[in-house]
Amino acid sequence: MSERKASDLFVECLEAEGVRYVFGIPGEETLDLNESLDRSPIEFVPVRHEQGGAYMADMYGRLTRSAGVCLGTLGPGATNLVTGVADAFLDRSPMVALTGQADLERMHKESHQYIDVVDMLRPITKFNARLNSARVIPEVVRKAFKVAQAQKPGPTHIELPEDVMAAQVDAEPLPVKTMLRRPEPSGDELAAAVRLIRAAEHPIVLAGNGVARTGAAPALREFAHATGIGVAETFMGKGMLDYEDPHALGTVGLQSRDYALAGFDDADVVITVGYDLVEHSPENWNAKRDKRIVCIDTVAPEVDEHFVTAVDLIGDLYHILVRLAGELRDTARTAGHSRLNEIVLGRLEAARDDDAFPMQPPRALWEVRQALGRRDILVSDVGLHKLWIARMFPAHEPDTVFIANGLAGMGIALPTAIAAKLVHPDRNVVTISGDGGFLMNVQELETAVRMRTAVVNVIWENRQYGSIVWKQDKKFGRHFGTDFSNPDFVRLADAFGMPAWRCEGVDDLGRHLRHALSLDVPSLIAVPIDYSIDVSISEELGTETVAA
Ligand SMILES: Cc1ncc(C[n+]2csc(CCOP(=O)(O)OP(=O)(O)O)c2C)c(N)n1
Repeated sequence: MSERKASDLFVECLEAEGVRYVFGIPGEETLDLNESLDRSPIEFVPVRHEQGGAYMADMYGRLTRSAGVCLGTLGPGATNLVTGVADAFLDRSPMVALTGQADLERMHKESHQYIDVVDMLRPITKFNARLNSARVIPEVVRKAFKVAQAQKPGPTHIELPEDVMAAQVDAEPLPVKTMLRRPEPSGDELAAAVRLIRAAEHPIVLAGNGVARTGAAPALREFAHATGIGVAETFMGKGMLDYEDPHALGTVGLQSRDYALAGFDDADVVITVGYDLVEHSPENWNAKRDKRIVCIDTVAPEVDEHFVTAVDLIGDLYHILVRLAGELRDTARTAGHSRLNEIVLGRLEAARDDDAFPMQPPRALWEVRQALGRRDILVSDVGLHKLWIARMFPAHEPDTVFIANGLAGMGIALPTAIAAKLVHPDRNVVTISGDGGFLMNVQELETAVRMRTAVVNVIWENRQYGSIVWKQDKKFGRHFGTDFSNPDFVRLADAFGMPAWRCEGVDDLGRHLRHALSLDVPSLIAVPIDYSIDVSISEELGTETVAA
């Protein structure tokens, strides 16, 4: 034990938590913290907007399951963090957000850049504290990480007043226990679920984000194979089953007809696994409230009149699924319908010969799928392209297709892809963004170039906020307030010092992609896109949409 600066102790606590990166922008009120970070093995990654830093921490946490850390200064630094923190909140990503703050002694009065950041972040954090005294640093840091990482994971926030961080303190980090004990369902609950599923005529599984974030995909695969029960996936549950698996029923959620085509209309028992209501309302598949629901999740389910569950199995998803697979092995059956998958994948396959230019989304997705390996990563931004990716891009493995479907904020793709590449330097990482969302965090191209995170950024260019155009056209028969012009993306990328190409013909995308993926620097490909074919593929799949 020795007296040292509080910011040194704070950084020691971060080190004890296994933190490798802090993504952010320093400020005058974080000088001591940044100086302590500079002397630590933790890498401080300067970003170009705090939102970018928060998104990087979000993806880092999602992939490593250890909280990602971001930093903003007081006032504007903190307000810029908000969107990324909110994403971690609704998309369930472990994150610890740090913000600088004025001295304790100037917080009670009007004061330069002072706003109450703790109050501001309250509704979007699981734990949120102002560090009132240096002595409590070990407890506060331990709690922030523990709460962020506990199911369901999410963001926590620590506010760091300047004078507290500059104080002298004599304390040590608390020991970090990373093995979280998860409760297990009782024998009675398991037996009740087994009885219900065994007696079901048409059971079906709906798998969501929770399977991905707990690493339970192998157990879900075993469950599907042992029981023969088909699995439909939400956008955030993509890849939990290999799309080629005969038990894979496809990605549901664009419209209510998706659920019908996957077999939900006929299902008497729906087994939800890590299904998060924040993605799509259960009303879309249980409008009549006649399904019997077995809910397998890490925490007790949300209350919703369309999600009144018959049995809850709460605990470790992996463990629960393996136990259920063992109990239900003798009751093998087939369930669900392959119709949704057949139509969607049939369209994708047919698109290989589509030589329309500007490109239509299926051909553009077909090219990306060809260029990427099974474990490579595709990160979607938010817009009409996201709906195409969710529905049509086939995933082989978990954690390979990232679709933000809780907060669903435009501009997420580039910064989160940078973090994905930091975590998985051995894998190819590609983003697909609209020309609207891409410009929302375009400044992080500089971060990518500086960090040499070789992310390939594909921009689907149509000079419109496409998904809003789609919705307005459907509702009003016209669109408005949705058109814009773009910079020359190739010259823009060039100004950031990175290679870039514009597709001039339908075969260019595949060619540029393969070349870009062979480089070890970030790059950009602009592809003119034609959204005139409807993402709902309406004549076959129905038109009534539920999500944008
Ligand atoms: C930060 C943010 N602002 C607004 C929205 C609402 N919104 C959803 S999609 C969309 C348009 C996206 O346009 P673009 O990025 O060009 O992609 P496209 O739809 O053309 O594929 C908008 C405005 C949002 N989700 N996030």
